[in-house]
Amino acid sequence: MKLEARTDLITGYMPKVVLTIGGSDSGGGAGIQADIKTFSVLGLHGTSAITAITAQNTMGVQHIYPLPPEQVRAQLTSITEDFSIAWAKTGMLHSAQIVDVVADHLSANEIPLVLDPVIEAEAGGRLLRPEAVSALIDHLIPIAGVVTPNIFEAEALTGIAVCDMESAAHAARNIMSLGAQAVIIKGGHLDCTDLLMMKDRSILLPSERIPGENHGIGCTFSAALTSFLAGGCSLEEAARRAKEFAKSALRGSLRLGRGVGPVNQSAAQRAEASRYRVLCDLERAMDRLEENPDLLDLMAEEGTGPAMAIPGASCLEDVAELKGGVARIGDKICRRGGLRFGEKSDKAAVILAAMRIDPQARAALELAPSALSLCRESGFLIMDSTVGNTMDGTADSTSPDKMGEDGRGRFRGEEGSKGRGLSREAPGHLQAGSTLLPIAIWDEGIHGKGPRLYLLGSSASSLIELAARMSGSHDPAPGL
Ligand code: PXL
Repeated sequence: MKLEARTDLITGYMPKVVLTIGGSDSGGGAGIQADIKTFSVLGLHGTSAITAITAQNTMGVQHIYPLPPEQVRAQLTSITEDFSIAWAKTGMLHSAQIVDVVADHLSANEIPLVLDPVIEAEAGGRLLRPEAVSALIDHLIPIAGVVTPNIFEAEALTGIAVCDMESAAHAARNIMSLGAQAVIIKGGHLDCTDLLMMKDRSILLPSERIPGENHGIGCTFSAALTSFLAGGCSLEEAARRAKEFAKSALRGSLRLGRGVGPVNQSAAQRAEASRYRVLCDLERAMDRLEENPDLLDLMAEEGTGPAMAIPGASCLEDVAELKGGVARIGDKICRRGGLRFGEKSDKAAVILAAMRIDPQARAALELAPSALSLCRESGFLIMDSTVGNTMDGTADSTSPDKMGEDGRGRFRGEEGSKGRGLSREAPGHLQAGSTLLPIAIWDEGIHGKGPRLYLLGSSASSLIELAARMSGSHDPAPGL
């Protein structure tokens, strides 16, 4: 065997193996597909035994093709003959025969189980036959480590209508009495508080509501719970972490398809990875600035440096810059501090405001106000932040008091951005998906601060390149 083929020998990475038993969602939002994505993002190796193939999209379930129970058994046998399964989860089981095959196999192999008692798809469509509910109660609940119903599933299992925490506790006690080790009644259809009931105590897990419809949140929660349990967490810890994970997938939901879009399991991981890429780009930009100290002449004042946000940034924590900026010492540029996310700076606020108009406007550099004419010579679009106007560079609008209609403007004073706001509306000629970058933002200044000039671009390093070209020659810089 070639050594490099076994990455685990080099990196020490040896994931736990988990198993999902459920239906395929052809639209990729729920079911097996949601489970495997969740396992993968959380660092586990996911295996699957498919019980039924649904023809489904974001608008609903159009058709269900159940697999023969012996085919489900064959998949389970293949998997457990080869792998050691740390935890399994069940979702859509379709029929009483499949429930029985699954219960036999899991108990014979002593595999701990997260039972997500899927009965109906949110968009409508029966995923468990009515007569199979009693098979679930009689054969699967007694071997479950934890059962995760929503309020409708809890009612279908117990006959208790769940409408508040008291009735949720009543239903949970009832499910425990059927033999489950623990129950989580999910409160997404109430006030988003989950109830975790264990043998010795119960815990409430409250949460804020994340607005919007979604597809796949239940599967994602139970798959995350399975993953954290497989990773060795206590049930309480696993439940808390699974809830946080499901919330991040919900926040990152994708507007795909014509119906209810899928949740996005990799949203948080992608955001985390882009933090690294932003820091690398800022590092490149700072290196370039240090090689070229004359660029400081173009920039606002000593103490500034570029700032850059991750894609989809929504708060200051998503924007990085050099803490304390830069200083010129002799003929050298020195960094005053390290690169940090979450600095409270005007540059970060300008980026967040600009990204609402053009999501690609992720980087800003503050220039000296006197560089406005150079921006104009370079042919950049120039926007007045107080009124959201664009200035085409040919009009006589060089002086701040000639910019905008009334100098006060419709767009000033957005909460949270220290009075610095850009228009939420894109200028008329900015089409969805197109970009105006690079663009200069003129801010006439508030609270006695003088005027400010920001150059916005898609990355910090491209802005430094642009500034280098602007200061190197007064020829129009080609657009980046
Ligand atoms: O979310 C429950 C669920 C589970 N499995 C499959 C599904 C759904 C919901 O649509 O389609 C296959």
